[in-house]
Amino acid sequence: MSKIIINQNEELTGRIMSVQKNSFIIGYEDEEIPGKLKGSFYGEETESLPVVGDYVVFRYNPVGESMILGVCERKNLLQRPDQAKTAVMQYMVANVDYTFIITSLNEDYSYNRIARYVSVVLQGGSVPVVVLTKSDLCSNPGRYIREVESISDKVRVHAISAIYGIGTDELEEYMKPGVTICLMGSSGAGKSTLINSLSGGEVMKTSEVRESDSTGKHTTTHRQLIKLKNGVSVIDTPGMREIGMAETQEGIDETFSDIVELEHMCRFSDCRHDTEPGCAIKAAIESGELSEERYMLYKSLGTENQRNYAKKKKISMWAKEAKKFKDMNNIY
Ligand SMILES: Nc1nc2c(ncn2[C@@H]2O[C@H](COP(=O)(O)OP(=O)(O)OP(=O)(O)O)[C@@H](O)[C@H]2O)c(=O)[nH]1
Ligand SMILES: [Mg+2]
Repeated sequence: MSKIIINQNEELTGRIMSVQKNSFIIGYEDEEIPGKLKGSFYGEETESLPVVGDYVVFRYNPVGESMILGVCERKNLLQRPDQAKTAVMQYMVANVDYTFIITSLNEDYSYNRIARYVSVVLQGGSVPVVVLTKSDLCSNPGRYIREVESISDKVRVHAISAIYGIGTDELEEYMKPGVTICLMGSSGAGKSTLINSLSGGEVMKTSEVRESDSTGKHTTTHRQLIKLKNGVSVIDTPGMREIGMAETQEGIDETFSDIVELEHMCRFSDCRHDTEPGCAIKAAIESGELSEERYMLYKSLGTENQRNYAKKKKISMWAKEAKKFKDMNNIY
């Protein structure tokens, strides 16, 4: 393979392929260039630090780490609360066209968790595509496809078996040159196996799930962008133990936009959808237009979100008071 010629100190635009602590790998043409941040990044909001998928301007250094000078404007940014406990936002990936929400058709399957992912993805401005994996282990994938489709009309669903090559051709419609796809889901769901199948080779390590409860072993440990031969970029991510909901109200409303619309049709603007007359929600449930299960899901995600927001406010209040106390008593 012929190496491209880059001059020292030349300013170039590349794409972040992986981030580990303060070390970055920048993809430029077919090269993988180690990079570090320019000093002025420190002390900035975490939102402005480069994440996987970001386009960055860097100064090329052929003998050491190249200096990242700035992050180009993002098309979108997916984020999630770091820990349900602190509700601090963690920025995950940027410039993603489709997010594959990977769930295997075994004990890992959870209607509620898929709805959370869909809301987080819509909030981030990417298109959610639910990929139900390991269809070879399931006798009735159709049932699950219909259930996921019922979550929202914003979501697309495919059932596949990466190992037996079943249904993977359905994913071809997303495989256009220049497109970026991020894969998310629990450990052991089959994210890396699917990437290997899409790339036609072994680009990612995979490992077996624990037989007792079908959970994975956290084989993928950090986010990683892989450029496939067909010009598609895929981002593999480590399995998440949980997916919280803080600050995703817009995503929840978008996922359940039909319910939000119905709420606006109630006779009273402050209708609690309980005993009030002229309630559009109750009427839709009674007529079968809206399933009660889906309405309960919408309500539970919204309530949880408000609770997280309240918790976050409380934490920042404590932090402010602690700082005031320290300042007053000259404690450093
Ligand atoms: N039967 C079956 N097994 C599969 C399929 N896809 C993946 N697996 C198996 O599931 C296990 C876990 O797959 P991985 O691809 O490592 O899962 P992952 O989502 O990348 O997991 P983490 O990296 O830990 O987040 C492996 O043993 C795979 O062989 C499938 O379509 N059918
Ligand atoms: Mg993996």
